[in-house]
Amino acid sequence: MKYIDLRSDTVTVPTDEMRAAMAAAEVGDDVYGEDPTVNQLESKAAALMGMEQGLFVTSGTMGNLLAILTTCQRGDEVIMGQYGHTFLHEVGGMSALGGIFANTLPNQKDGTLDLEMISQAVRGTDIHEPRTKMIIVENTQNQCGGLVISSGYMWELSALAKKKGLALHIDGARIFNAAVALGCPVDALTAMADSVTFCLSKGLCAPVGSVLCGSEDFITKARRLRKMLGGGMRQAGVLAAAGIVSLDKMTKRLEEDHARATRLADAISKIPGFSLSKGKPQTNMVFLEVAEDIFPNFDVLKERLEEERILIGFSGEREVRLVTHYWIHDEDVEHIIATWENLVD
Ligand code: TLP
Repeated sequence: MKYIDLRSDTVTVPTDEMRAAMAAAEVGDDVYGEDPTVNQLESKAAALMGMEQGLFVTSGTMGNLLAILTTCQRGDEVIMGQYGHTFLHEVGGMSALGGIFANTLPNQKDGTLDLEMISQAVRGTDIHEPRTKMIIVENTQNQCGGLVISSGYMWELSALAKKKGLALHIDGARIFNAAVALGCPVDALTAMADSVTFCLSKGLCAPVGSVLCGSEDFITKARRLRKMLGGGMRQAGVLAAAGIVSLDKMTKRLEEDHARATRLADAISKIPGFSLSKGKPQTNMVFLEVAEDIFPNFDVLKERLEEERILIGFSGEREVRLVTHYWIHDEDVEHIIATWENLVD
């Protein structure tokens, strides 16, 4: 039975074109730097991000962890949003594996961090304090609603980072969604930073992988740490081949996912008991608050939808997250809306 899976865009499976490219991929040993398909993916990614080099990594989590471990020493501190994925959902890897400390600041309603607050949070030379080394910003900002962070803000943030002597890393898991929503080339959102991780395996449909990009020196160090973490993959060209299709083709169609998220948001928020908890969608995510008087038992909502082959995600005590992606079509969207309208009778 085919499910309409709105839990995340991580559930996307590769397209037929990707499977064909994977089967035909020319491969070699990537730990020796000899996989031509991985090399091609890495240079393509770096050029798109406006950076010198790329590094194919297993996941977004590994890309972010490597960026932190490459930049910081034990006892150093990284400033990030309290709703940042690196803080919330990366298993505390930076502390567990790097002995690195997170200083979280509140994300504002628009997903950004207040520049004045960052400025004040940066430590001085007091012997009692850890050294602040890095700022991480997420674009799109997942937990704030899949919100886009503008190029203007990014330039201001990078100027602040430079002034304070800090590295700036972007968790750009869905940076192409941000670029499409803002109608700008992706490097308008990334070129000012020191590093960026973006994911191939979310809305871009590849089965596995992310790319970490940065300067030549940064990537040389990160490559060594990737090996240390067991992420030195051998004939990884079979995976990178799908990633190349992601960059060439899948980045060009994300607007469709955004339009479907807007259609879902408009229709479902008109149904009594459901309101848009994070505002109108800017990209491919819809967050809905579920009123307690309509659905006192939250699990019933999930079960009723599942009976109609619809899977939804949960992001808070009474909050639902719906994520659109390549495998959610217009007829699925209409089926979801009709089912949802029948839930409340
Ligand atoms: N996010 C997943 C879950 O982990 C929550 C999702 O379903 O949204 N950065 C951001 C902004 C992310 O949203 C994610 C995944 C990651 C990093 C981690 O990527 P992976 O899963 O490849 O390690």
